[in-house]
Amino acid sequence: MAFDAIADIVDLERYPLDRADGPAVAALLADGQARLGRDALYTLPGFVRPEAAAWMAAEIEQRIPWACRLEAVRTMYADDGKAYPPDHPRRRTHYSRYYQVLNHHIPNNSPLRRLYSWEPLREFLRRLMGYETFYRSECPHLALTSKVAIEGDTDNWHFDGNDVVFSVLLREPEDGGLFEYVPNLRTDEDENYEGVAAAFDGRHPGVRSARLKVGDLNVFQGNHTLHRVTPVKGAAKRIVGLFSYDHEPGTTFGEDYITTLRAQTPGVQPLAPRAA
Ligand SMILES: O=C(O)CCC(=O)C(=O)O
Ligand SMILES: [Fe+2]
Repeated sequence: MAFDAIADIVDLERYPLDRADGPAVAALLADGQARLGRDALYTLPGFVRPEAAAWMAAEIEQRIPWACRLEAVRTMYADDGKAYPPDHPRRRTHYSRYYQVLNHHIPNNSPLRRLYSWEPLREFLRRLMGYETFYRSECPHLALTSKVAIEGDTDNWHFDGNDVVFSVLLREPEDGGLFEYVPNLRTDEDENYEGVAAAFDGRHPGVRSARLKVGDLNVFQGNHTLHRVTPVKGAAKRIVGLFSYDHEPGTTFGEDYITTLRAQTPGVQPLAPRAA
């Protein structure tokens, strides 16, 4: 199967997003909005058909030789935290390591890209989030990507810089690779460092653990919800597709971020600084 038709990729019987005015979509939107308000996470189980997810995972796996390899020990915040006391959560460092296959290494005819480019999905997500405008990113590096975790890899505790992340799990690990999160741990007004420290120490009572399943579409609001992917155990990789959107049309990610990614990519030389 070449997955030319969206019906080969998405379970349209269960999720008829192409019938935007139908009762099924209205029910999904209402359920999703209630769940996001409560949990910061909305999962559409079995959104992508298992055969399509397996195909997408295999395609991503072939691209690993070109992928970025992140191996970093860093604080969870943008700075190094040196301005804070030694035991402050802003100074706490965490180990993260995984591969990331970038947008330009995912073929144009990939079923994963066909899904990302499917207009009814973009429109459904726009309505779900209640946004006026919602565009696919046009970043050559980061519009559509996939994170791949091999044994021992982890995407450690962090808050996301953007409002919301959309992901599809393409392959499950044998063990580990759980999605752990603390809904709404911080607000715009309150960083809640006590709560952050408690989560880091494994003593926060509100930590939830989700075992995402192959084909699930996840909508996750991670800017206030602390989260991580626990270390993968066993030989099977954890592979997830990540879709990026923005309120503005034609967006790309910042040059600093791209320079960091390039530095992590095998065989890619860092860009020479631009002449002033
Ligand atoms: O791999 C996942 O399921 C989540 C990844 C994540 O948290 C992120 O990309 O910011
Ligand atoms: Fe995240």
